[in-house]
Amino acid sequence: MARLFFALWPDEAARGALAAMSKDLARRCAGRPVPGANLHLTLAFLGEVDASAIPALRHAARPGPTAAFELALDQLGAFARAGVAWAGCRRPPPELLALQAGIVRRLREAGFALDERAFAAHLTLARRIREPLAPEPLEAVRWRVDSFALVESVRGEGAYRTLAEWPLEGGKT
Ligand code: 2AM
Repeated sequence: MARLFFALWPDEAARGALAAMSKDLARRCAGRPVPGANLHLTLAFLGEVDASAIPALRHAARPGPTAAFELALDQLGAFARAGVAWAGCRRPPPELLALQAGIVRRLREAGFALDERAFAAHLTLARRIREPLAPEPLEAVRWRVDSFALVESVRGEGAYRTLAEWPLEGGKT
């Protein structure tokens, strides 16, 4: 079994800015910063999937024509119950919502089970927070979303491994 999810990975510049923010926010909220290399925005969480299903998953995830777009994270917030503080979008761009909804639809059509909860676009910066954090505006951290990835969360290592990556049009070649 493999613990899998689809996600966006920030580019180097955004990652640097978010990593600095993560340390700051972890201090403010008495939590643990997410290491810079692990910072990502989850599009769809599959949980434990049998490794034999990965080829079908990769096949199902292939996007139709989808253009690259710019993402701006312009808000800080927290999910108290999950104990995470994050950077998110006050108004998620329609391209992000369309990309996410398309992945979820194709996976469901292929028979994969996914969370029924509505998508809440967020990039977790700190975990195990012990102090609350009310939503607050953030000077936007931007990057051009030119691909998305299927990622495995490697148990025990606190690390992620990219299994497949799909470019968006006008993005990576
Ligand atoms: P989080 O950052 O809000 O914790 C790998 O664990 C990724 O999948 C993380 O981004 C995590 O979101 C997300 N994730 C973990 N468990 C999840 C669940 N039950 N439902 C949705 N997303 C989940």
